[in-house]
Amino acid sequence: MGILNVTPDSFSDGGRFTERDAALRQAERMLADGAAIIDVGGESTRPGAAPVSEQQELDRVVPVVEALTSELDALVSVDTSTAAVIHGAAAAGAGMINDVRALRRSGALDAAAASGLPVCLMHMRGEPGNMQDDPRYQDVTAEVVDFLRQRIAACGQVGIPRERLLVDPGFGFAKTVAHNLTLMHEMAALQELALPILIGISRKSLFGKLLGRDVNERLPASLAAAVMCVERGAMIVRAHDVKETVDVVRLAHAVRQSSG
Ligand code: 9MG
Repeated sequence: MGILNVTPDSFSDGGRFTERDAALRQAERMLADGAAIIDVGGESTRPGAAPVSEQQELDRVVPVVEALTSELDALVSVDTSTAAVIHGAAAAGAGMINDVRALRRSGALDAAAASGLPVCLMHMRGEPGNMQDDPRYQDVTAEVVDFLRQRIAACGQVGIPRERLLVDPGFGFAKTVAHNLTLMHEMAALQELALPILIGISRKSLFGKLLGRDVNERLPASLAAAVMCVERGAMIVRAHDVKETVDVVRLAHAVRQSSG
């Protein structure tokens, strides 16, 4: 899953792809590099990010989704928590919703149900603006699995079948470095939910804190983490550096599936 941020303040591409044509070119390059999905986001979810209005998000996301779905043969996912954006994205031809708030915003469950689209439910506590303010868990992995189980049940109650769901542990969202490492170590526990697992780890600040690497120096750690996650059951890896990530993910999948 290649990341296409259409925010002026996105943390690692500096908002370079806010223009429709630039977004198209970037998506084309990611598809050529092997991406199967393009994830379009109009709200920065990096730690401390300011919220955007519904209208701003619609204005950023919908024209880009329309352009990608009409001009490219691509599965377009939309990174949003907002009911109106879910409706707008579905009408514009999106093929999936990626929600870091796991459909907890007002109206999001019903919008996702009405869209008929697959949905990725991610674990997060609080909001991007405050999620890193002293997050605490007794048992981070068990609590993440329990949260996802509750969100799967909430989806079931509005008629979103399990077959349309994916789950994501939410690396970097309301988690310390130690929480992220434990969660990665124990990630196979998510397999008990029996749903496809998506992960995002690309260039995250965890690598800055652990290894002292600037955002542009985090590719080796991002690739190593992607491999560890695939070994523990991840099926989809959300990434900025598509070409390199596709290589390591394909290798890790091949090793996972090989036998004697
Ligand atoms: C939008 N976004 C940023 N980080 C993410 C992650 O780790 N997973 C998912 N599903 N979305 C993310």
